[in-house]
Amino acid sequence: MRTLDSTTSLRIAVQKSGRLTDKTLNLLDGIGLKFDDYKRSLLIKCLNFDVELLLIRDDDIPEYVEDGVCDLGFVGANTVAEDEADVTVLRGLGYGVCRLSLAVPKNGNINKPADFAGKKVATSYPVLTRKYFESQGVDVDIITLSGSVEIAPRLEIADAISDLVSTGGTLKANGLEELVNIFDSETQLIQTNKPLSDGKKHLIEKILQRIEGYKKAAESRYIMMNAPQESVPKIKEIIPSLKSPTVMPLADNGMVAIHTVIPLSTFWDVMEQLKEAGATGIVMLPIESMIV
Ligand code: PRT
Ligand code: ZN
Repeated sequence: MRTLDSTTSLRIAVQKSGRLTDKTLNLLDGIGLKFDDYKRSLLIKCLNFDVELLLIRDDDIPEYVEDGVCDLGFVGANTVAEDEADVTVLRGLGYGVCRLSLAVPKNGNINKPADFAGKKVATSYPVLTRKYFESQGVDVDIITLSGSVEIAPRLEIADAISDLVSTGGTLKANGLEELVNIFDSETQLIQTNKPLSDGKKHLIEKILQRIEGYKKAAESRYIMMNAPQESVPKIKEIIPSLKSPTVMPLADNGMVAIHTVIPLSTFWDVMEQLKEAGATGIVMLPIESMIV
């Protein structure tokens, strides 16, 4: 067991190769952590922070963090919950979004949770699936498979499955339909509950703040437009701005340039309303990072 040692680097577990790898490495790059070519080793030193990455299978991440082998980990909420890991979830990260769902053969005789009674359900998530059926008071036979769960009904190994779904394409391709969503998941940043040095705590705080700024920036857009001076009060009403917009006079008499930041989700609504209010030349730009 590692001792509380301020000289060791903050160790972060990241999936070695899979759905979460690129997005996690992009996030780390986006918050300014720079690494040498990460493909060459399983333990990679950060070039500009006292941080190292351990690249492992996603299934191992909750346990490595629980045991304190790693201080932080980026992993799906589904994996953390299935492991029942004793870790602290610092925040959800909005990628790797999926759901654990019960799915059944189309046109079969299972149409509601009670219809599962006495049936065989194949899954790679026996803990979460069992918890769901217990909560429903339905007794099922859970068959644990490590992969290719979606073919279990066709092979007559099971009557139904409990598997991760994102687009639903895999279920459809296998003649299955989604019946009940039993767990919503996204990638989470988790922290060990083992004691940490003050240096590591400080670094984690910094990483969290940077993630906050990075996420905020990804969800926001910088917009610029020109408008007649008299439209400014109306435009101010339309823009759900983080702060007051910047309004600058233009050489053209009576015209101003307005710059502000808006949530990306409101962009199209806002743009249409701005046009109606007299704004022209509306330009939207992505933001790399924001201090929030
Ligand atoms: O090798 P290692 O063990 O590290 O990787 P892995 O093969 O176990 O995991 P990987 O890379 O496939 O997934 C890692 C994590 O990505 C999962 O634990 C989830 O948190 C998240 N995630 C998000 C998904 C999906 N979406 C997903 N769609 N994981 C798996 N799938 C599979 C699902 O199991 C099914 O086979 O994709 C298929 C369904 O996808 P749709 O789009 O057809 O519905
Ligand atoms: Zn895995």
